[in-house]
Amino acid sequence: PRVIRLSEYAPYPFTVESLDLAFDLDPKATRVESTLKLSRTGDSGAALELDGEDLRLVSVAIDGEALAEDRYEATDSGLRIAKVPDAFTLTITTEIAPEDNTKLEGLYLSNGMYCTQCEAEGFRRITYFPDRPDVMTTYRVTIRADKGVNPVLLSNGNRVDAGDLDGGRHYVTWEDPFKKPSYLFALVAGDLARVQDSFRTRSGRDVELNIWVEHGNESRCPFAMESLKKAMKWDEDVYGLEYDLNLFNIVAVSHFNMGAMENKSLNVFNAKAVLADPETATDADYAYIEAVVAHEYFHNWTGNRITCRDWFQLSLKEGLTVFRDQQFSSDMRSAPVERIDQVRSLRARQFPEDAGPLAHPVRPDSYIEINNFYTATVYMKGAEVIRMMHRLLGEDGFRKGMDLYIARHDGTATTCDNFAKAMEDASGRDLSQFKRWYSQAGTPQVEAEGRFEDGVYALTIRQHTDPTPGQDTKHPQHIPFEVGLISRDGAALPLRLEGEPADGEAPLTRVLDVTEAEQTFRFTGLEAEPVPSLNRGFTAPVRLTAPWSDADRALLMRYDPDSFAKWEAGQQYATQLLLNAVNERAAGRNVAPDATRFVDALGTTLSDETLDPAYRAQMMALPTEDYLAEQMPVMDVDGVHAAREALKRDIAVTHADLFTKLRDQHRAAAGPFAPTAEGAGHRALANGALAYLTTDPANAHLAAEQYDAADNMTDRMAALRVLVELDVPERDRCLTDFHDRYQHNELALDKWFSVQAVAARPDTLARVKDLMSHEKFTMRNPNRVRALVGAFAMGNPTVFHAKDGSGYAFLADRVLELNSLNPQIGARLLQPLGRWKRMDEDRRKLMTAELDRILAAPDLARDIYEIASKSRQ
Ligand code: HT7
Ligand code: ZN
Repeated sequence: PRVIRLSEYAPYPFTVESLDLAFDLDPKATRVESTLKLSRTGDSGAALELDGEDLRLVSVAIDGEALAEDRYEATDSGLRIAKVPDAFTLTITTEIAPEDNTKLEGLYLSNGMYCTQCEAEGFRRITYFPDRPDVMTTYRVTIRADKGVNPVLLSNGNRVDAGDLDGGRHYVTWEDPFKKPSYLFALVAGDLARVQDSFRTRSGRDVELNIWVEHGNESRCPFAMESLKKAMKWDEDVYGLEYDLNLFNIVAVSHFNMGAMENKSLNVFNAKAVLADPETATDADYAYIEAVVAHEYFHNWTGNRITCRDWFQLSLKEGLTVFRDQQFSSDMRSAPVERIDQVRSLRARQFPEDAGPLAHPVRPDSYIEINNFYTATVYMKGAEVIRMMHRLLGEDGFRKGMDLYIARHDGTATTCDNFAKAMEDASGRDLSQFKRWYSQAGTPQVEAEGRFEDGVYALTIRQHTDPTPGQDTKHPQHIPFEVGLISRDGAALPLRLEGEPADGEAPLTRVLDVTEAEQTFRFTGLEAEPVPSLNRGFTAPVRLTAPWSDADRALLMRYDPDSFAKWEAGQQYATQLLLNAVNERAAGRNVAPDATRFVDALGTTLSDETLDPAYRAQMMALPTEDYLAEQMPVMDVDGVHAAREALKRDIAVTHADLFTKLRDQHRAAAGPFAPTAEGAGHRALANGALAYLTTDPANAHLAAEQYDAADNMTDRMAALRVLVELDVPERDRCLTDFHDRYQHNELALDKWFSVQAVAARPDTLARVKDLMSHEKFTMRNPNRVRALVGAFAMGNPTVFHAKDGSGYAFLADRVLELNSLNPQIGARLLQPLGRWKRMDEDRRKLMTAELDRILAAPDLARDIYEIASKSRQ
């Protein structure tokens, strides 16, 4: 397969002045007539090249004259017309079969509803077109379909015409006044219910808001609608960005490859990212819906009005929009808790990616299949890069930079460099070194060392980044590194750098500009050696090692005024204890290191009622097994599981009374269910306590009672999650009950599949295989595949890594099945096999054998080939 390179970017040699599309919808044979007005803007000899895949070409005409077959060349990947005039009208008719489209890219059917997914390269599966983001034009779209079957016909922009046709058909015409790239085109048709509302913009325009869903789901939309209105208001308040059309549609579909899609004025959402009611949605689901609705809405400016010049610039819109949705969620909920969640996911998903065979820069420089680059690096690390700029420039400087970026680039397709340039020009700050974050892959390892002498605390910071595939040499990054100093009795100390006036006021926290491989910062005026609080707020996405003693960590857990650093002290303390325990066990010494000081410090924090319950729930959660295994040179998944379970038990025994009290108190405080951040915090703390209490199987009845009495999905799932791990009769009873209650609710049923797939039990793989034969299981629905197969491979380290290789073989079989059905999902699923270099010798052999089996399969899709071949190296 061909490698596409950033260095080979060349502008498209034609401008598309306008595009007219007419669809005659039919499941087996949809006709698409496309009329492009083109004018040459590049090389006078350039042929016209259009992308196209899986299309049946019916006819081609230039300026109304049909072209003979020898005038053009149609291949598997496109259409080429060697000789074209400098300005002309091109009309192309193609035929496609939405019903047979299992890839869910282009036009497809989901439960009888027509819908499209064009990002990144789906439009070429609808018609021949220069399917690249820098070709922007205005669209006029007419949809014709059977009126009884498809009463609702939607596309981007404004509805400008509609009427009836012969044979029970009807049509609607849509016009989008804003130029857009083809990846933002959308069409939806079907028998849909509408939930309607409106929003008045700050300049006084009324925008009609609709959420379109399958009939029966209307009552599950209000939360998404409220989230949309909050997001619209927030973008006006925080960035001065107002919505630009009088209509905004969201459609919920059941079959969807990702979370949602920001098509201009017609966002298409995975049903999971829209529908919510207490019966089926957890607090986490509500928070996810709020964030995704906001994210897609924010794309209207950061992505749609200003889009990417090429797909290497993907983080220009995704990193920036993730950062904006993170800011929004922090404003709607608890900022410290949100930050902890962001860092947890960054560490769970992006750090391993950056340390493995698929490591790539935030702005990648080559790809085989762009679908494989919607990665944690482009999204999450991309957002961290924007967050660092925000930190370096400050709130006002960043806002000025955003204003300038929008003023300069509105209506165009641009680059990450141009974004950084706007930030530089608006603030006067030099970001030349900082921009390395876009081009250099790998997570910097930062090592801190402190020396105290004569009232001066010298903090030395060293940074280093390991080589990543294709990048052997690394250079120092510009790291904004927030620090504080704490005295031994817990007081925050002033930070006065050497050379600063001794009488001036010194701040209690400050951001250091770390730019060199080694740098020392000297803090003066101190009476005794302080404890450093480092990378506060996680200002930089780095791995940090610092020479903290156990006593230092316990002190930070107790006194650090920075809520992130306080949580982090607990996590790192637990990590160190657990890794020591794993090593002891591996060396045949079965005595776990003494955890008393940590367990006591944890008890103190959890009992501190001045702390928000949601925050205490974060403190309570030990680092995940994946995170712990990731810290080891050779992952010992079984050892990690055993050590973590033992520490959990230790904490549970020591604090049994505290957990009982917390559970009772916060179940009561949560009251009747409402999807608020406050209620969610009480439930998180109570359910965290339940998880500790039920480490003793004698307490299983607590979970079973909670399961039966629950008035919401958060509590019901929390109970079920602990029960599935236990060998108690309540386990099967509650699983059966859950199935019977929710078998007709697809989103709830996904939870039933998942909860069984993640159980760390010897019989789990057999159960997962049985579930594949469940009448509601299908490999054609990505949500279901993720719920069962994805949860097993990514959420169950001990069973997935079973010594006999059965977990690996099972996953490889599913990937091969998806190769023809939905390679985009297959490629995502296969990624855990790429961690083989980090496993022991036996598992390495088993994992590489499965990668080889995948690579040897005939007709491998580009998506799967790229991930499997890179993972094998
Ligand atoms: N911009 C979108 C990314 C996307 C996507 C969405 C749904 C299905 C397939 C997709 N491929 C790429 C989603 C977003 O980040 O907002
Ligand atoms: Zn996005």
